[in-house]
Amino acid sequence: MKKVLITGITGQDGAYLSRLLLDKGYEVHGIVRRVALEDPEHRLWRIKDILGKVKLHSGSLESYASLFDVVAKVNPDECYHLGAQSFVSYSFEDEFSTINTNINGTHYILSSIKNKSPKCKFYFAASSEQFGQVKEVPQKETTPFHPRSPYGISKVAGFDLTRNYREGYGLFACNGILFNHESPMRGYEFVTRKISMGAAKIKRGLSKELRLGNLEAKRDWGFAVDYCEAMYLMLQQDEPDDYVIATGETHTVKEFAELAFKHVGLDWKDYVKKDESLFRPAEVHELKGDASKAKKILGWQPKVNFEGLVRMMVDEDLKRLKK
Ligand code: NAP
Ligand code: G4F
Repeated sequence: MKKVLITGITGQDGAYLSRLLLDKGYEVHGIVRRVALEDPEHRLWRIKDILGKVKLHSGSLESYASLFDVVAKVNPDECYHLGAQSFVSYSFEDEFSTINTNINGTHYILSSIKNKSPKCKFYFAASSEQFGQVKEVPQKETTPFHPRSPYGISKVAGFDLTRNYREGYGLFACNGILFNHESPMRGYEFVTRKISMGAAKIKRGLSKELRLGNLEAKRDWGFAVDYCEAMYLMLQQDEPDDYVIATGETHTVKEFAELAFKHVGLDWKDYVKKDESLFRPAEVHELKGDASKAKKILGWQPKVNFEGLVRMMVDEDLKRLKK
């Protein structure tokens, strides 16, 4: 039985990836913060129904010793490093903790694997945020990076660390440059979930308005389950490499809101209020990915389109509120 170690198992992607790998017969190990084990009801909600099937180890991305110990104990065949401070807005408020956690965490786990499990295949959760002030549209593997946030900078460093452990130490290490991917398990602070829950609450009479920042920003939004499949495929290849994963379609935040409200029979203009305080000090204006390489080499294709994604998220939030 193959063993996999997942950092960030309590997050959106960690929860879906665990299910995918359990279904494929893997022994799934996850690293969680110690406080999560003390308060599983709140902190482990995304993996509640698979808690009996996965093995959790306490550890922090801030502690080399804790990561080293888990890697040494598990000796995984594959490691998906998804753990990170992943909220871009927050990275402007606390750039030091974002940069420390994200860069050091990636370095610590790579070094632990090099020393204790050098045959382990490694996946790094790189990001389209690395393209920042984009140099071309659409963005592909060869597009230069110009990050526009402390988070983006931390992901460029993680990308370079991963590539360097591949080139310098011969690790099977891949970067998945994933564009935004969403789902009913997305965190509430991200704009898609804020909109889907906001529209559902207004529909149910639980809220009167929804305050949003930059409505003109464009994102290439896909479905998280499709993107976890791509992560898995990257580690099944004969050679390690870096891949862009995206739908190739881009939409504004305004279009997302328009469709979400329309789906519940409302006009977004009656409820969405623009709030200047939610604008970022530096914005990434337009993301649109070209996943031709992944399509050709991994045989990967997204299955859920923009309209399907918006409807799915709003429907799930309506159901959740009913309960
Ligand atoms: P998420 O829901 O925010 O999950 C982040 C995970 O990292 C959580 O499990 C969190 O644990 C863990 N974590 C954060 N700080 C930690 C620390 N100091 N020690 C241990 N664990 C820590 O993120 P996601 O959407 O699943 O994304 C997964 C990864 O892909 C992230 O690295 C993100 O930056 C990257 N990414 C995401 C997207 C996207 O659109 N979703 C696109 C490109 C790249 P707690 O539950 O304890 O906080
Ligand atoms: O949903 P967001 O916070 O996602 P963002 O910043 O694109 O980052 C996400 O995707 C990255 C991949 O490119 C990941 F690496 C990262 O971890 C994360 O998952 O914001 C999307 C857009 C931004 O342009 C933002 O300015 O929506 C705009 N926006 C407008 N009003 C808002 C809001 N964003 C948030 N979070 N909240 C608002 O009220």
